[in-house]
Amino acid sequence: MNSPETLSLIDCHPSESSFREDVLDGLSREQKQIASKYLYDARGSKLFDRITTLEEYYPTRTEASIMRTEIDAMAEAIGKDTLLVEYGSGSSEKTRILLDRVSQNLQGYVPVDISRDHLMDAAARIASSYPDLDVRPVCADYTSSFPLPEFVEEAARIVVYFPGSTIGNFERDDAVAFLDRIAQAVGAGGGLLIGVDLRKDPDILHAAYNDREGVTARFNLNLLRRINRELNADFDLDAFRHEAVWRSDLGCIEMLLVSTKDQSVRVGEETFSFEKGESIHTEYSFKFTPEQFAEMASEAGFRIERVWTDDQDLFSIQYATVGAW
Ligand code: AVI
Repeated sequence: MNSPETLSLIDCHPSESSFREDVLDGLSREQKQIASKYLYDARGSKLFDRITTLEEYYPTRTEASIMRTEIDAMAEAIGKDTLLVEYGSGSSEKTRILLDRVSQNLQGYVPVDISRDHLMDAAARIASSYPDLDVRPVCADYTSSFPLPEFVEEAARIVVYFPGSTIGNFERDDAVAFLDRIAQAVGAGGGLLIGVDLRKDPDILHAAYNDREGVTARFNLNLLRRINRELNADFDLDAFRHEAVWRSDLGCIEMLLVSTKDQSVRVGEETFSFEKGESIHTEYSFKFTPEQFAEMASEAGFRIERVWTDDQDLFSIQYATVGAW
């Protein structure tokens, strides 16, 4: 059995101080905001895992079913002797659908995640399940640049796997810049296998982000709990409520934490005041038409080669490649 200790790790974990700086900066803005990547501390990641199993939250199961149905075509697109790099690998559980089919053909598998313990445990489990697969975890914030393991040179090509439609959590310019960094990382001949959530009836979206059990509300409010714990703050979690609304003007779900009264909150040495009804923006979740995504990808240097969807066109998995520069 592989253990986390037997795997070599490239460790580029960001400093703790960036969370403090980002929160203080975000709460000082006219529209208060905190980046959605901070939703994922240990408790937030567990709550997100629960969201993915909720009846109303269609993306995860729809993506998994597209994977199962189209796995042969995806394996063909990925090709042989490929280095597969997964951004935001988390527990790597969903990746097994892909690895079950392609692990024998891969040069290696590089899971990239910001949560070091989670990453190492998951990488050890993957290495045990696929003993012939070279697994090289990288602990990094994948939204910034990070190095790939050196054995990348022996691979026929690099393919980044980015499931879950996390691309929808970036604003458009940031999404293009991020795709551009992926294009640079995989280079000419490289590929991107990406989950992309599609435009649909706003009622379906509203239900997915306002589930009956209130798991998404707890996931959102957990951000304040995290700030209290890590940044010595005194947010009253009962004085904020979760809100998720479809923004037809932007083409996204916007997630907010809304103050239910006039109040002031201390974060370390600083104090921030909130009026009743004032909100902290915590996440965008953009939904795309195939044309919109193709346009963004092309601005970043990718050409869409294949688009696989479910029979209700709820979700898509797309394969894009980088041509010669
Ligand atoms: C991770 N990301 C794609 C999720 C989404 O649907 O935008 C995060 C999420 N937020 C609320 N529910 C799920």
